[in-house]
Amino acid sequence: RQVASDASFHSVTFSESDHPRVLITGGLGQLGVGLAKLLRKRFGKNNVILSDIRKPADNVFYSGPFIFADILDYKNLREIVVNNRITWLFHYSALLSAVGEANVPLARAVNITGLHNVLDIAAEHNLRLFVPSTIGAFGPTSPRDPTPDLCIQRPRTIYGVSKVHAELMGEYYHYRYGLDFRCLRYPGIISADSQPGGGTTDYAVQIFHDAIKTGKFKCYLRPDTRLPMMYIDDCLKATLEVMEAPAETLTMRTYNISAMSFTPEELAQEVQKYVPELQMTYNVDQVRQAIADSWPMNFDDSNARRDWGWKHDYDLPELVTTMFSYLGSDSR
Ligand code: AKB
Repeated sequence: RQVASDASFHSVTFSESDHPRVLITGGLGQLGVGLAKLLRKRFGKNNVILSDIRKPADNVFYSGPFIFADILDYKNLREIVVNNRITWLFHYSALLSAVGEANVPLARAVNITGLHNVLDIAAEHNLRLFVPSTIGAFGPTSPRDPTPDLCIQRPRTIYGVSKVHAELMGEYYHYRYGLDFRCLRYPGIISADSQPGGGTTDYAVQIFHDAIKTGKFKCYLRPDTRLPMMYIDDCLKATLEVMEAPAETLTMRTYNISAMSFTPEELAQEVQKYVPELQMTYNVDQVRQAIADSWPMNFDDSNARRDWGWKHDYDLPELVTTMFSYLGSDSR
């Protein structure tokens, strides 16, 4: 540890070793690279290891430590945690809602068996563990407008079932073994420089790319399908905040977080402020529509706001402005 020598600054500087040593699984999905960037700024580049079973793009590989980690391989994961003295684990490996329905055995293996490996390793090595959950952890018998933290959860997708399982197992390990488990239920996440893969809310990312490229967008959900959504920076901010929150402020271990809710029609109107000629058409995909119809329309996140001061920065107009400033509406 280095202590600042000039006492007049009244500050203590810490070496990288005072920070958590972080592992992110499933790091090449929509959120991992952005999370690694945020955490590296805070904890130091070498304290944050991104991992996946795929080969990273060059810019990802050279921006900080990257390793192969297969969450289905218990020994491989355990070795990584031990060899790198990991103290915090962000578990992002998962198959999302639509792709999960297309391959239930794989979704069950990755989302449930993989989670069991992560939980056991986290408990054994005293890690602080973050597992994302989702609006998809609710179902048709849940109150949908708004959906509180504690209510009926009977999802009808393997994704939702696996996420309810993750919430319950994490909380069980917390109360039974003292595991420092923390979990947020994410809305649909919208990002400019990374793509979601196989979700039901993906249309809200694709519309920006198609509007810019072709001026046309074919939406697979009905125009009036209302779902909770969030800009990626808010999602990553919430994730870091809940991980840094003092344990005594957390009255729960699984929180809803919310920022905005909109329909495809409302999003299209906002996008048309930047691409007035956008032609929106609808070709409803019954599988994804049925999933969306069973999910919350509005998310009640009052517990997160009360307990650890959650506050979103982006609502719909800011989200759309930010997406176009990243993607550039003149790049057609
Ligand atoms: C999905 O659509 O499956 C995900 C989610 C809301 O969890 N984006």
